[in-house]
Amino acid sequence: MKQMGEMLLTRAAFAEIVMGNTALVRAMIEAGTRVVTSYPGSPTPEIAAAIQSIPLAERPFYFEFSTNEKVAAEVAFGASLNGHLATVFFKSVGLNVAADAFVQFSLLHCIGGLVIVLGDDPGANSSQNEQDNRHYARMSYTPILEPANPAEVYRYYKEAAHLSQAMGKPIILRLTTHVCHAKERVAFDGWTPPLQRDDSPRFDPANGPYIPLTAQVFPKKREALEGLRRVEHWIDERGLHQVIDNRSPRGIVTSGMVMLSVLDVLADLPGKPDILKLAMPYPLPTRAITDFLASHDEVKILEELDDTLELGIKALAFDRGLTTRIVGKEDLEDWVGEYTPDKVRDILHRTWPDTIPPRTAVPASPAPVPPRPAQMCPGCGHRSAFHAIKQALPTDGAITVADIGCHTLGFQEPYRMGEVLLCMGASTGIASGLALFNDTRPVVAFLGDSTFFHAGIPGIINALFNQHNLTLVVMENGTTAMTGHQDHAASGRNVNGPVEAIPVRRVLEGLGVQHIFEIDTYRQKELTGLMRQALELKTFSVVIARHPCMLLFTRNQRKKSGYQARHVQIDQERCARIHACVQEFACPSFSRGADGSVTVNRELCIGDGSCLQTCPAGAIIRSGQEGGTP
Ligand SMILES: Cc1ncc(C[n+]2csc(CCOP(=O)(O)OP(=O)(O)O)c2C)c(N)n1
Repeated sequence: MKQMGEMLLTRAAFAEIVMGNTALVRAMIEAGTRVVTSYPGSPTPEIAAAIQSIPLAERPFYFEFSTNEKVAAEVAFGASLNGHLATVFFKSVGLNVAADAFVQFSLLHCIGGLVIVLGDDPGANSSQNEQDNRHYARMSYTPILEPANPAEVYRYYKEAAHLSQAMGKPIILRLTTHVCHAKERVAFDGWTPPLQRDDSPRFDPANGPYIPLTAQVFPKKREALEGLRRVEHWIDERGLHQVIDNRSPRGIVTSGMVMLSVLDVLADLPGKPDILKLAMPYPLPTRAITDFLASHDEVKILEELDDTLELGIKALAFDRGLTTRIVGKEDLEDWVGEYTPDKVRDILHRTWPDTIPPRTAVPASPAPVPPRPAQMCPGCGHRSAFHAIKQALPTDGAITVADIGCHTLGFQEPYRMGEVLLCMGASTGIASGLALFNDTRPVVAFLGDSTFFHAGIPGIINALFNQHNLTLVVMENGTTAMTGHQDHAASGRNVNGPVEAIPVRRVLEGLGVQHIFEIDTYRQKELTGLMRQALELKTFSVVIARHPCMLLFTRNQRKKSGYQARHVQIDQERCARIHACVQEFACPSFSRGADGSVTVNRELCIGDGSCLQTCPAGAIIRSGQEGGTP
């Protein structure tokens, strides 16, 4: 099998088993996309990985990770104003960050075309909520295409690009977690790289106006609304909707991935209802829906998350005087979680018990897998930081605020660091609020370094400007660890190669932060001391708690020739069964036996030695050579 990068640039038509995220990149190439931007977030990072598998010199488009989703969206928009087909991709909640820019796009003429790829996350597999971004489509008058599988991701992106270029309007391609990650065999068209490219900047204010101020707001809004009508006709012509006719008086309307669950549930049933699968949930394709409603007695709407199709379809039926019985969400649970085949079966059984049988009871698994909470990796500098910082805080009374990133996991036992969490960059602001009228309980906020650049800086400026009394701990590990180690502004690299780093400390100094402490988190005693000093100041202070991400570091070490695995071990004679390593430091490499003895799991331990200082009896020792610490 070809390497991914080579496969993506194949000129002849071919078929291959690929993820939805990979199929998307081939579609970008075939469509002639010139600029792609992103900020990392599940379920989309594999899109970037597929792009990065193409050597920079051969990449048919420019790609960057921007500092956050809003900037990424703005860069893509700017490129489209110059005539380049542009695409921005990010995760569900990324649209909240991008929203201030995004909601204006449909009012303006994006001459090159602009596709916004969203990775929505029903089931909140890797997000703090399961927000349904179809609401944003409606709010911003932006058409939305919703593929169900990798083959449709490929096809719909090309359709979206084409439509966006033809109309000069943005189009959303809404993926969901399992559409991004599903794999199937996709038949790709051929691709011929253009012999010559005209990349000359085509920005012309005459294509605007591009200043949507008062006098322009109404005409621009009318234009966006008229555009939606044109899209409705376009979608009917393109034949993207799918109707499965089982000659039933009952029908199901659905879209996206839910279609696969519906097919699964109905597979072996007699008397299947008909199905209308919508490619475009907004604007609603009125002709297709009206025809479907008119030809059925009863229609069930099956949509994951919110009831956007249901409301639109019921309103349409009312306006057209249709008497079809329309059944939408009937139970609170219908709003929650992914529409797996089991869930769809439950819902359909409730609606049509006469034809859809209930789930057959699955015999309980003899040995259910115990739940495994996510935890910080062995050697993680964040663990050392939490362990050390905890010693500096009053046992009860301190208020600690988390942010988004690997360090979020510090809220768990035994650290219990970061007891409030909202969204990226929010920790300093929340901590500022918690510091008001509060002379008794020290407030500590945590912030990752990628998040510092993403949305952290305004909260810091606010804390300075409004003189809030809190200590911010910047957990600097040099990378965007949680989403798969993407570089950020302080990494000294961007996705395309080495660049001058923008150190966190320099930014803080530039902002005028007076009290900055900085230390490697493995120096735990000193970190505890610095933290005490910072808290005693009773004003805004920052502790930069630095240590490279050890997962990344160890992975790179393992690639080197002559690499030797390193571990720590327990000197059983010295071990006083205090169990600080298990109970307080809690590295997952340690486990306690029934007899109270501690052992080290050599599969997990990376020999970094950050645990050595946590054993009061000095019973943790390195085995062999010096540990693998950077
Ligand atoms: C608005 C938004 N965009 C993207 C994400 C996905 N995401 C989760 S954690 C994280 C970054 C964490 O990086 P950093 O702040 O450096 O902390 P680390 O994981 O390295 O400790 C991102 C981008 C998100 N949750 N919200």
